[in-house]
Amino acid sequence: MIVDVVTIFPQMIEPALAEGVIGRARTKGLVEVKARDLRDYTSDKHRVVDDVAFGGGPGMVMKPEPIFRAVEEISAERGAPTAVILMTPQGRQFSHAEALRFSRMERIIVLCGRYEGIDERVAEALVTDEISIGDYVLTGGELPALVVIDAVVRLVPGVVGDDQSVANDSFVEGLLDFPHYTRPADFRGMKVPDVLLSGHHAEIERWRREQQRLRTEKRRPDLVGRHGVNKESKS
Ligand code: JD8
Repeated sequence: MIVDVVTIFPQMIEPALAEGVIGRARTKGLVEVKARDLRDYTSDKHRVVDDVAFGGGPGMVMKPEPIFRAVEEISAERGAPTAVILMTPQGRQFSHAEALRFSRMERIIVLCGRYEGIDERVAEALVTDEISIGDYVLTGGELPALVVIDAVVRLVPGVVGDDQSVANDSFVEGLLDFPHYTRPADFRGMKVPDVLLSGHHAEIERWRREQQRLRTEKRRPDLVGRHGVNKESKS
């Protein structure tokens, strides 16, 4: 998979994706992520990417020309992308289902805005998916792009070593995770539940599933019944 990220702050993208599971996927060649400096696609001496808003009002708007040129040049170099994703508070909310859909694509382009936003003609003519990561206001699209890329790339086959751990993701199952413990069995008087020390694998599995149900009902009642895999079907 190839991910091209268009931004005025490429140094926010590159180092964040050089570490951990995603960094390893890149060195293994399973995915290529390239941060592209939007200013490289300007044509004026001062490499200007923003301008005042038609209609007035405070703040600047990102000009369409450099963004169109970036998407066109990247498409010519790589081949046409399956998705051009715009990070925006006006987008539909990102989800695991959406991550899975993007993870099956050969090439995607992710556009990161700054300022008050991007000239609407970009969304109209270039963008296939307008995505938000949640209902809070950030200063730009770079952190949302990192969130989306992390969630998408870990679903590319081979990136996460154990397929089982991807299949058990809480938002695949529709249940929150169970509590985890490691040694020591008694830490400052706080004990690990006996069942986990018992060696009874069937009982451990039953206990964990019950913890998942209790936690989901208490913390995320909105998830209950959304996947048809919780409550009854996995005992
Ligand atoms: C892209 C510019 C800042 C936002 C004026 C402050 C996503 N879940 C999310 N929250 N915020 C963003 C996001 C914010 C952005 C840009 C994404 C480009 N800004 C703007 C509107 C008000 N400034 C986001 N995905």
